[in-house]
Amino acid sequence: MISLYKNLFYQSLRIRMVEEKIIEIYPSDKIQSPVHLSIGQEAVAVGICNNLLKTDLLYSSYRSHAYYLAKGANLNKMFAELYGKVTGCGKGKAGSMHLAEKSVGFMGSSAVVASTISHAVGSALASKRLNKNQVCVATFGDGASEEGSYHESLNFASVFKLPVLFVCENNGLAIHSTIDQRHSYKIHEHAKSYNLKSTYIEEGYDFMKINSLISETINEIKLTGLPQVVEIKTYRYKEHVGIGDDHHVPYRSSKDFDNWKSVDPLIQDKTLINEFSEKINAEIEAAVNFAEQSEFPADSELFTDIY
Ligand SMILES: Cc1ncc(C[n+]2csc(CCOP(=O)(O)OP(=O)(O)O)c2C)c(N)n1
Ligand SMILES: [Mg+2]
Repeated sequence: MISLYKNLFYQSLRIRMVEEKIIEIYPSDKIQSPVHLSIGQEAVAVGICNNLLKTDLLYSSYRSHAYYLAKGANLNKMFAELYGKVTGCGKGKAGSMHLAEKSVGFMGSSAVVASTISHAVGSALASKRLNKNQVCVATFGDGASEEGSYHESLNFASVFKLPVLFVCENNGLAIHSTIDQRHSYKIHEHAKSYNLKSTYIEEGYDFMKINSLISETINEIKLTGLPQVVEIKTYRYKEHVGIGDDHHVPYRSSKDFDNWKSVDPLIQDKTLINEFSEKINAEIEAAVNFAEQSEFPADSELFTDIY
């Protein structure tokens, strides 16, 4: 049987290689959507989703590829969606920032910062009333913790005792502004003022550590029905949106980048990279092919699926 480390490594590497493929294709303009890449942050999505059942519901931000894949949604349908094709998970109308796949409990992603956090809370309220024993997960960035709806969501979930896991992926940046320029609190400590249990992980590259903490947290939430917050420090390798590197821009330093790379298993564990790359590459090539061969939506689709 494949070890847990290898399993999580494989999933993380698959996400990284998918996004590296996006970088390769992007200059061709075949991808009809802005892309917010998770390269550097994959371990968080994998460590969370490894502990969720399909029936546990997850809501993410626009930086959504990693969650879509880690939650078990289909890669062909993801590339088709990025290409704007009718075979995409949103019939080519959603794009990278609005991926969703209800069949695996990936309920949605949104371009509006913090907007899906309250959706997870609403889901959890329904789940509690219907006795479904689900955990509903909201994942979001450090910048989202500055939005009013984040605070309203934590407060509501606490007061109504809802089974929500709030996970902040703290990459220390909201576009180009660093966290110290923007707020004075520690996210996991501040969450305690809503009477929530909250935990912090510094090593956001360590999928084993994240997996183990999230496993404990999910078990506790299922047992107690009470919400919790987990903050995970991580590092965004690429620019905020798009495929470029931006370490030459003075808002951040390439020294931090070098430090993260030196502990990143997806760079350091060359043995497993060699073992898995060929298989992952073949899957990615097939998915890109699927997207290329698929049709654009017909004109008659223009006004379907809208309110
Ligand atoms: C309500 C809202 N305000 C502002 C923006 C513009 N905006 C897009 S991404 C972003 C930064 C968000 O940072 P963070 O939550 O830390 O997520 P990250 O991009 O780092 O993953 C901002 C301000 C927006 N999309 N929605
Ligand atoms: Mg951020």
